Amino acid sequence: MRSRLKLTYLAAAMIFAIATVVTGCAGDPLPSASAQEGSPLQDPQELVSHNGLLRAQIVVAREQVDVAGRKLWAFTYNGHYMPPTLRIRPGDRLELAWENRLDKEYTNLHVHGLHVSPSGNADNVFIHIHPGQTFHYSYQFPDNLAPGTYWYHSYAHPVSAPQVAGGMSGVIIVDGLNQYLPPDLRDITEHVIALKDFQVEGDAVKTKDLHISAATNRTVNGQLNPTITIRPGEVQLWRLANISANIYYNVHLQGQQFQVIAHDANPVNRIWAADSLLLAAGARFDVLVRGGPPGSTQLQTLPYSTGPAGNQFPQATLATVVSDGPPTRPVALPTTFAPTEDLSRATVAARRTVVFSETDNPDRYYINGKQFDPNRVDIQSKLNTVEEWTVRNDSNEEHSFHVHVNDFQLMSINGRPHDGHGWQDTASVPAEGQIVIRMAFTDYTGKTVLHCHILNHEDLGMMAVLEIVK
Ligand SMILES: [Cu+2]
Repeated sequence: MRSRLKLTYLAAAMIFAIATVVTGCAGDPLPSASAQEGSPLQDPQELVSHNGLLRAQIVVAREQVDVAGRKLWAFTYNGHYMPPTLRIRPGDRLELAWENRLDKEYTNLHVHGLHVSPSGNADNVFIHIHPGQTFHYSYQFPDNLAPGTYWYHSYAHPVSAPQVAGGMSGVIIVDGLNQYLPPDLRDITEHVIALKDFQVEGDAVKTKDLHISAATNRTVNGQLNPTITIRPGEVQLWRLANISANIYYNVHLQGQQFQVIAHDANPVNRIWAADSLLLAAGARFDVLVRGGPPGSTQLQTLPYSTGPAGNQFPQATLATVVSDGPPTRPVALPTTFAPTEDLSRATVAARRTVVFSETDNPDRYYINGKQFDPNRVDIQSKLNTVEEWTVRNDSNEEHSFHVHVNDFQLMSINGRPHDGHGWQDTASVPAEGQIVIRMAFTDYTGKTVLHCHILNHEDLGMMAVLEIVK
């Protein structure tokens, strides 16, 4: 066992050396080298629930803040570009006083991925909080809420992209993934790896007329290329979360594999290994990472194209991982992990086709040929049934399909059966391709939405109203 590990380390070191030679220093053309680069990774401050309740006030304001070592105007939550992480448990109640201190714009809040009511003052995306107003959100989470990494962000159509790009996004953690880990790994070090990027315009984080392909500063927790430390052999839990407005990440840790334990806050039935993980806009993975041999490697996003009509994202360094200190005794990772529900043999109550399409000139985006209208119900589904949706993409670029309230099982991609080892709430639909999903509507009725999580597309119409009825 030990010699095999040593070999793995050697191989990792060689891959690192080769990769360094091949890529040279071409990976970092970002326009804003900062004195802050290389500083230790800081996990966001946490607001934690106690005795079943988390109550907090969040002030939304445009302020000048430190972003990756620069002073820039940004949209802040409680004065931060990287706002507090909300940490809760299944069965908790979350009460948030959301105060809008913006000058002119309305805002609101969406808790992405959480299985919670879409109505009233819960995850109701139709709410408008105008400047000067405070809205009191109240969420009662079910006892069986899935543990993992979620996020929260503005959902103020049609300005959700500017608001999220300007800074209005943070992380939510539902505790409980550790229960599925072996006892030796239940208290491991964990880090939020919130992937959040910003473009600069003058002395501000750019919010208007965002070009998705434009050069951007890819931060982790609001830091440029921070340093993550780990001991050789140590296992850490990293919560990878794409909380950007528009861009994709193709995350890779040189010389290492990610061991995926949850996808979009759905614990997997079987831990699976990946050399790289595609995080379409809105996606998350909870992964175990093992410290390599002493030395440093890079956490990167690899080049990724969303298609001929889409965006070409270049390689970039996200963080530097330094393996240092006394080696940790290796702990075997389990293969089976959490119980999951398989919808492949479920009775399907309805089959639907959801078509994503777009036009240039004018730049418009559609679902089933229509742009978003909050006053129209596009799909009506019955509570306590399972539906199968074919999500077809008639455009020549990928879209990040997302639906609120209930997660889904991804059954196939372009006709090839898919086993994701659990459910998810976001899935990239291939250019000129299709995915098939199955979704169980449980617990909650009310109006909610499905949409593309590339928020520029959503703001320009790629969203539809889903009503869940008794
Ligand atoms: Cu899209």
